[in-house]
Amino acid sequence: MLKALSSLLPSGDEGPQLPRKELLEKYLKDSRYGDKLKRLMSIKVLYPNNLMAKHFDFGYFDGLSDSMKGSLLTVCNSGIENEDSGMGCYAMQPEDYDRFKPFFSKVIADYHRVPEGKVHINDWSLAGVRGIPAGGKLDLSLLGLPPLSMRVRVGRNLADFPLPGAMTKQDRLNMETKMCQAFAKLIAMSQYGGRYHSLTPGHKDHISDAEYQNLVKSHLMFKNMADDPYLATAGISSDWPHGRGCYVSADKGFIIWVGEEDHLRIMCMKTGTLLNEVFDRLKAALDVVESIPGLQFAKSPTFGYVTSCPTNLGTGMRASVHLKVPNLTADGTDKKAKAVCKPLGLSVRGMGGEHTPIGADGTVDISPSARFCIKEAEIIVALYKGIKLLKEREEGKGDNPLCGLVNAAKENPAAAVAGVCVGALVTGLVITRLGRAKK
Ligand code: ADP
Ligand code: CIR
Repeated sequence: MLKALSSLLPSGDEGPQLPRKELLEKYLKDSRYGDKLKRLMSIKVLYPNNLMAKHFDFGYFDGLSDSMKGSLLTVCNSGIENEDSGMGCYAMQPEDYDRFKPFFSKVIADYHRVPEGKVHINDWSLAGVRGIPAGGKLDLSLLGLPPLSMRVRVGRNLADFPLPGAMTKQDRLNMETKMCQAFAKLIAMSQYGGRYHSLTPGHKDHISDAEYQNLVKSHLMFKNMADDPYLATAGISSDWPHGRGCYVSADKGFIIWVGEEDHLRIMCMKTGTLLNEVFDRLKAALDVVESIPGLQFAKSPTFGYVTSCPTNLGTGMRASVHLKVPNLTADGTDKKAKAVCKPLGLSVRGMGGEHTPIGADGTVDISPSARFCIKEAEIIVALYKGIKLLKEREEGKGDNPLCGLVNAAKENPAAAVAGVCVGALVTGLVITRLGRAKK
């Protein structure tokens, strides 16, 4: 086996790190772990983008107790069963990020492109964030845009339950009951009052399938997770639809999902031009939810807010708008929009969220990709700046380096002047060297 895998490895130092032969043989023969580890080994070689497999270290695994070994393989199961995973693992317990730190810190550093060991800091204060317009208003109308559908969500998990991948059916029902007690408090408040919609058969707030489909169509409720192979193999969609539902305020602008990839996805949505409205409302709502007795969100001293998927760790925040980009989507796909958005640090999704098609009129869901080791305030400003740049690209402007310089000058004149000086210096050096080389 080792020989066969080794022959597939690229030459040089760049290939995946394979375990020592004795270690590999020991584990591949072990009936408790052999099958999973065999698959993992071949993924390591054949799917270099699967970060779980890339950073799975047999030496580290060998040093764990039997029960920790089993737990780590459960964490890795989604990426072992879905070799095309980009991440490939989900935490099962709020403590997993800290108890499997040697594994998770590598995966997290690689995905979020931050140095290993960097500590996450949460901060919603917009004051002093780079690139924020004077007055602090993130007003899309100043960019020449009409009212857009704006949404900011955070993933949150309750500290006293296992994460969704490890919950029993009873855990899911207990968590929903606990949240319904919290919702009673929100219902009594004028800013947040509304109702809960449950998918749990027999629940007093149970809704029909048609009502559920309407909520999904209105972007208020999540899709059937059982259809997602990554969530299914992580155990996250188990027991569907028990313990699942959503709380929606009377004005439909404040929503809490219960029982999706995280225990809670808490969000504010509105069609408008002022991004501050959804951002500020969400912060105020989170303070209220977090102050309800008995609700304690899982948080790590190193990693910030704990989420099932390491991609959401830290802030758990995704801030998005639905933006029409007909030129960038003229071929009916999001291919060009994605290529343009990637270097801008933006993700492109479809009109029904992740893995759904774009709108027929070229509307896409745009959000900053970063969630970890970035402040919440920086994410919402990154959305504003990203929309501005994307609009320029859509209009055929701003795709040459000079435009970048002009934008930088508007934002930070001193830095732009420094940039021009460094550029001139480098150009001068190159010309001098070329001149010397000719002689
Ligand atoms: P998440 O944002 O929680 O990671 P998805 O990408 O699956 O999950 O999106 C969930 C739902 O939220 C989908 O119905 C999606 O269309 C909707 N949504 C996301 N952003 C917006 C937005 N700016 N306006 C309206 N709906 C949105
Ligand atoms: C994967 O590893 O590809 C899936 N578990 C999904 C990862 C998280 N989602 C994402 O990047 N948007």
